[in-house]
Amino acid sequence: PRVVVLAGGVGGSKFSLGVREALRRRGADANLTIIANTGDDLWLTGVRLQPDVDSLVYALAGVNDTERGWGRAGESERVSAELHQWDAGWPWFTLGDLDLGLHLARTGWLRDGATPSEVIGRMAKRWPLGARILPMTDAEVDTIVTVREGSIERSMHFQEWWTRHRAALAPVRFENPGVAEASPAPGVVESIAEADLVLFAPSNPVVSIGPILAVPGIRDALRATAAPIVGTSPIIAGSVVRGMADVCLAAIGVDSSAAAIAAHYGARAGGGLLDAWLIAEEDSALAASVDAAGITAVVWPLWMRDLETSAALAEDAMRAGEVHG
Ligand code: GDP
Ligand code: FO1
Ligand code: CA
Repeated sequence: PRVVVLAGGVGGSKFSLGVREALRRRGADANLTIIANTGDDLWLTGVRLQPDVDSLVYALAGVNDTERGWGRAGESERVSAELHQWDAGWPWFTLGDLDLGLHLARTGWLRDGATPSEVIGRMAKRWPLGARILPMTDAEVDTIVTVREGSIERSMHFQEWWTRHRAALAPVRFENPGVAEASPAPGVVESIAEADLVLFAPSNPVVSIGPILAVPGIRDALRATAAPIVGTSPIIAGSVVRGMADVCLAAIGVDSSAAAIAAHYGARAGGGLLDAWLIAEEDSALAASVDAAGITAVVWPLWMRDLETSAALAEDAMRAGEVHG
């Protein structure tokens, strides 16, 4: 089957590893495309970072730091210490030496005229990923957060809001300047149109899946595809597994509950996106309200602790899709 996954960084990576593994176990002629959020991207000390793309590439290549969730395993931070001595970059932000090697290579290729899609293509030549990773767009549409401090509103890059302030400043809105003029990256719309199944990873609905859906043409492609669309809740028993999705959801007026996120994506029959929605066993009481919204609720263990649990979750998502196929 041709499977398309919409994904952010850490949640997206764990889920994508599971999908790749589940497809391998089926032994079927599998074809996996991952559409990655690029809203987290930023320029820092002259280099271009793509945190979610890099999390996906490093995880699929098996070279990621699984403890921390981002960056390379066995990383050192000599260059970052030196940058801090120069007061360059952000004092609260660490760039690993191995990771910096990629940022330098990417920035050089971009300056030579390569698109972000082509850069990812080069990254995939070094490591066999078992999947095709596409950025949602080749345009720069970095996520900007506007926060309120007293009566004053202030805007900053999502990475500053998260890594410096740990999401402690109340967000008023999230925006991707330029996204209205952006196009989906080559292959994005085609892969959705030709898919047998589309899966939403349990990624942050606001700052991971949100920017992907904001690229003009992607939502329409999802609405139009014959493939079933199955999502997985990032919220278990009213809490995030990690990260700040709860704070992001509050800013857009969505409760931190598996049912509220399903309603936010909406039922396909009602002009929304979802055919089915996986919710945790802890949330089984919400199944009726998800079903009532026109989305098939599937109750399943949603904790991805290791490859085994990720693959079991992915297999269940694929089965939920087959029911709708
Ligand atoms: P980020 O870009 O690194 O923030 O990662 P994503 O946006 O791809 O995923 C973040 C979301 O993944 C968070 O809201 C977490 O609640 C969710 N998440 C992380 N681990 C798990 C897990 O094991 N199961 C489920 N269901 N969600 C998870
Ligand atoms: N997260 C941090 O909390 N602190 C860091 O210093 C940091 C550095 C960093 C460098 C490269 C990269 O790809 C990711 C990095 N992250 C860091 C993670 C990142 O800020 C976020 O967790 C994700 O973008 C959230 O989706
Ligand atoms: Ca992210």
